[in-house]
Amino acid sequence: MKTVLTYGTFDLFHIGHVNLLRRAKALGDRLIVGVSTDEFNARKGKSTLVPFTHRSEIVRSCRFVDLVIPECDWKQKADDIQTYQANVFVMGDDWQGKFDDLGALCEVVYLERTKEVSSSSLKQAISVF
Ligand code: C2G
Repeated sequence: MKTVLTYGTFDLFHIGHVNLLRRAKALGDRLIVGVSTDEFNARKGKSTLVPFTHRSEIVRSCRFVDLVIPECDWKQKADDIQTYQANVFVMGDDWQGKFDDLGALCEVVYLERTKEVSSSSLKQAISVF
């Protein structure tokens, strides 16, 4: 069983998230997604519109996702890789190079980010709608 692990906020779930999750799942048999809690996002300096309980349930409903776990801290990734025996760690390439240290534990893959869509651009569009 090849396990893939990724993390994100997934605010205003959009096609960029779907594209990432679909390609991440295609790299293995099981995809585990760490969804950032509201408290962790506050520490990331990232404001979200959709609360963690909804964001995690929305991600869980995605057919590419097998398990959702809370992401509470920057430092939990290595532990999660061990806990879930992850073989591949995936992030969009806006994080290119940032998690190369995890290469000591598993394969690290950065996937091309979907252009022209982001949670912040959606918020902007909604605000002027
Ligand atoms: N993403 C993408 N294309 C977009 C937007 C996002 O491929 N147009 C990817 C990001 O690269 C990331 C995932 O979708 O891999 C989730 O994106 P965010 O919800 O913005 O996650 P972020 O706030 O970057 O949190 O510890 C890692 C952090 O939790 C990542």
